[in-house]
Amino acid sequence: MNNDDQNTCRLYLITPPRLEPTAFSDTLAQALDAGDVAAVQLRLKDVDDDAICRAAEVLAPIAQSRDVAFIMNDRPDLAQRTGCDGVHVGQQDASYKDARALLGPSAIVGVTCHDSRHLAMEAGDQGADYVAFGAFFPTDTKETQHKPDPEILTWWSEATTVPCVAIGGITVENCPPLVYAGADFLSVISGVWNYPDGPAAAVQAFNKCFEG
Ligand code: 3NM
Repeated sequence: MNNDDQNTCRLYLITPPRLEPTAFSDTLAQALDAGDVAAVQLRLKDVDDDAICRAAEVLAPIAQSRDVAFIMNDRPDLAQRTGCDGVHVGQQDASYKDARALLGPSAIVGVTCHDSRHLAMEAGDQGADYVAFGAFFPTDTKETQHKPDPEILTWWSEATTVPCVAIGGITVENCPPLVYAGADFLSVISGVWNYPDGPAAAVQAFNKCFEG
């Protein structure tokens, strides 16, 4: 998961909250084939570890065979067990240090930082591969109390070379201010999977926004 061209924003998809892995495989493949996507995060809530691992085993090859990083949400142990490229940890989940210790130096470890410059500096100093700020817009997908201003993306981009991810209620329509503010990646759930013309069209439309 890289963003060598610091001026270009890239998509970081997160899976829908509920999915049946085999049925979702085709949807994911079509979305990834529609345009540039840097990463896919598997984020399943309220299901057991076996279901998460089964989903990872089905979906990771679809991403990895297209050179798209496959990231596990919250669980470094399951990331390791299923051969993910990395893990995304929140502030309540496994710590950055534990995730890094388990997964090693070449894994991607990203950290949720809400609207906090302090948490982002801390994560960046520790070695996080990216920091995530959100929720920038209202979202029905996750309960969140934080609402950063897009300016935090500009501040972060000027202060450090660690990539920043913007998340929360992002759509094709509302994304331009985040792109202009300096987001390296836009992390999206509903804005892609519920896009009226379908996920593949959403991936195309987001990439068009990134071209400027
Ligand atoms: N994390 P949608 S907001 C998973 O603010 C997640 O850290 C957030 O889903 C944060 O694109 C969020 O459908 C939900 O709004 C993102």
